[in-house]
Amino acid sequence: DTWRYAFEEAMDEVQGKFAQKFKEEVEANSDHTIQLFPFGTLGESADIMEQAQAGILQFVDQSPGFTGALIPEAQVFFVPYLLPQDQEKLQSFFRESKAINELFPPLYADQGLELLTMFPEGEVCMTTQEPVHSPADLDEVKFRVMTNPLLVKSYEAFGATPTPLPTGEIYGALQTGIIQGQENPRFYLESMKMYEVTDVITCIGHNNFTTAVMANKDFYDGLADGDKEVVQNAIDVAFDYILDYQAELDEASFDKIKEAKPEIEINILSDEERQPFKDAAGQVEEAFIEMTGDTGQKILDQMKADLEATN
Ligand code: 6CS
Repeated sequence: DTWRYAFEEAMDEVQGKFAQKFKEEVEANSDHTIQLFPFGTLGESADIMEQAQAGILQFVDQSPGFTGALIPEAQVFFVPYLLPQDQEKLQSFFRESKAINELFPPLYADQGLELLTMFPEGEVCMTTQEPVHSPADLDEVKFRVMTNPLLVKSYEAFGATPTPLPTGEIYGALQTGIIQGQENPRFYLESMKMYEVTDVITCIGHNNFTTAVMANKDFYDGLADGDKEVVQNAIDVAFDYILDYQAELDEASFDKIKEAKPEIEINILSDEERQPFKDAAGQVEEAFIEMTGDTGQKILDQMKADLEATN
């Protein structure tokens, strides 16, 4: 039989690399085949999620950036400066986090989803038309964010005018001037050619792009134990593979951007310049707790404890 797996990116982007590794492993170790659906083939992120919940898809990769509407607690990944920039710490967090491995699965299960894994895709940086050295520079900048309320709060706190839009509209909206900025992981700034329609890249170290892979829960629960094992092992292999893959990608992506557009301005803000953005994190954290109550508080506390444990 054939299992259908959709993701939010192209085949050669991070989610696509993960999906291909997963497919390779499942097919090498079972009689099942996996059919992959990259971005655009089945609609936007919200569409593939609906299809996975309905059981039309067996597997889906959706980043918490879009899951916020469904599972508000998933927005914890948008509290600025929560995730570490240090790769070793970041990777041990994703490997060992109790929040990810124990607290999130029941929340996804409530939505008919079996959470299989979460992994990082790279450091998130902003692209804008003008240089950004402080929140004041984002004043009146219409800044595209993924459709989640906490990311809106976050960019309000950073001084911008956040504009939630689906993925497919980013490039065109930058080109026509409907928005003047957006944020994404470094590889995506390169692969989606964001540098063609924006002139400045600014990294403030506020986040690493996290994504999640899930199965339709009824489908997963109905699998024989041997098949569940095949799925879990394939997830483990793809997870190990992608941790290494994404770690190499950040630097290489900026090199490619500089090659394609030598006049690009890339600013990695200093600790001093980052401070006002860091100061804004407190109010975003408060907004997260307002949106999610006790369950959110528990997840945030556990994330912090998990991160503490990686030190
Ligand atoms: O910004 C977005 O909408 C997209 N960014 C990434 C890195 N992956 C998928 C997501 O849809």
